[in-house]
Amino acid sequence: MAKLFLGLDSSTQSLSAVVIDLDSRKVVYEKSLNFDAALPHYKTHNGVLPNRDPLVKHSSPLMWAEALDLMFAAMKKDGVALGQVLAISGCGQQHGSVYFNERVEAALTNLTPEKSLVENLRGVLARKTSPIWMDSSTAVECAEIRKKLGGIKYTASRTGSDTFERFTGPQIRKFYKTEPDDYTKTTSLALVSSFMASLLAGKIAPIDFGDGAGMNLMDIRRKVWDMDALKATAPNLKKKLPPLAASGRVIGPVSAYFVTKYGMNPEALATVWTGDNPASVIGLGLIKAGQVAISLGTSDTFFGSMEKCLTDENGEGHVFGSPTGGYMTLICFKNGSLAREKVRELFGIADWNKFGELLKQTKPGNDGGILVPWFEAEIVPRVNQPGIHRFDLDAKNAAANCRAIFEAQLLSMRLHSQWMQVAPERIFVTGGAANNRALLQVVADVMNCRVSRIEVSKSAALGSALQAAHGWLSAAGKNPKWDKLVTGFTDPVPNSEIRPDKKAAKIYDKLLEKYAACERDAMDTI
Ligand code: XUL
Repeated sequence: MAKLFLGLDSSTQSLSAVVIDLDSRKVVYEKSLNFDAALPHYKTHNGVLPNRDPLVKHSSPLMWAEALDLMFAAMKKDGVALGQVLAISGCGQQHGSVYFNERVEAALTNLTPEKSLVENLRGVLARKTSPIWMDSSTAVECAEIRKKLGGIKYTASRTGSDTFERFTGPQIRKFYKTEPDDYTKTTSLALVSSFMASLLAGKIAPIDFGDGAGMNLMDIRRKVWDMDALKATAPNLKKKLPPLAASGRVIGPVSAYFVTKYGMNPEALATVWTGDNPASVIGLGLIKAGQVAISLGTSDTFFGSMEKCLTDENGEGHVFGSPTGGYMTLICFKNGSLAREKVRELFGIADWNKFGELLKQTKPGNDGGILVPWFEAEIVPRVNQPGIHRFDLDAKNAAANCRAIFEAQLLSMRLHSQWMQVAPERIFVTGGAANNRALLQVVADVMNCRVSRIEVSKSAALGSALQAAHGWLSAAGKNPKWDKLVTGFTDPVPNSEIRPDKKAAKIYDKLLEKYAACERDAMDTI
């Protein structure tokens, strides 16, 4: 019998599934269900409910539950051997929260297969909608909690991050202030991850140390609820929160609902879920401290494993628990490919290949020309207003501007990740622009580190499937090793490794100081 493991990813726009066969080290099934298309009656746009206030971004927990039914029905129809799945794990978009009343426990224990999950959940929500990570309506609550906890540095060192609008604690505080009666009626609170795990386990699931760190409520070092943070957020909060646990830990057998209805293996284990970013750390194979990934997406993210728990005293980066047991960091730069595309548009550059060719016409370091490219307000460093700032750079020179934007983005990553005290030993680059060797060479040179391209489709769902395997093997007393477990699933693209050019790397070591000064200058002008 094949050893199959199921990983699910309940993200902003879709629910994805990946099934792996551990013995043959193959992904045997992949599927995504787009919420807008598959469940149009919720009327979401890109997974978000319409709202008159542009700062408010909510979604529907019932939609996520209905998607789970749809996914199991699709897997059954597609002939996935659900009877051979040994364990399930998953991950969710981070920070989003679900609010239950006192009826939830009975509903979860008695999930009736004759009804849908949505029907089973009728009457258990104390709040109809769930604020998600895109919500930025809690600036006041962030300031209130930060102040009570003693400022940015202390909040970050205590909870892993400064208070952020999307983080769950500030969201809970806003709910308590604006809808106090419904807050009182809330007997139990879940994250997207623990909500979905609760459905699968048929009981309230723990929140894991990865997703729990995205709440501003967990003591990041001791991995327990932080009583001061809880008090600063809302009254009687401890009673409403589930326990914290390591992701992948077994909660119990999967609910009979999935066995009767979809033919799931009755002995399959339901395990603790995590956030999508911690799951991607596994899905991209970033197992050892010092392994870092850069995702060149709409926003650029820099994330990787850390051995020690160090926090960013400027409050720009986040520290989460890693599914591997240590810590991970996530730093999000808003002006990612959006900004690169703006430069392409500005100079009428057709595609990334042309962009790469222009890069090659210029020298590393760009003769000191620097562009600080905040086409949009930036998260790191915190800049509230857009602004394009050029230093010793000819605004009309297309090639110099192509080099300048990419160098600036990487110098900024290098500068703003110094607090991690991790000298990356290898960087994996993923996302659209990673396909281009000229761009990857700049990454290797600025970071002075070997760089490889990695293209894992559905890295968060794959990480979750691997987490399910890890949880199952651990429960069987097998003491699995993460590096062995991911082998064959998370290998970089063959022959994509690029080594830094020693001379260029020296130039960037010096240029970093100039870039930092330019960034400070640019901030002063705002
Ligand atoms: C991380 C964050 C996003 C969501 C996306 O802090 O807000 O990456 O997890 O799903």
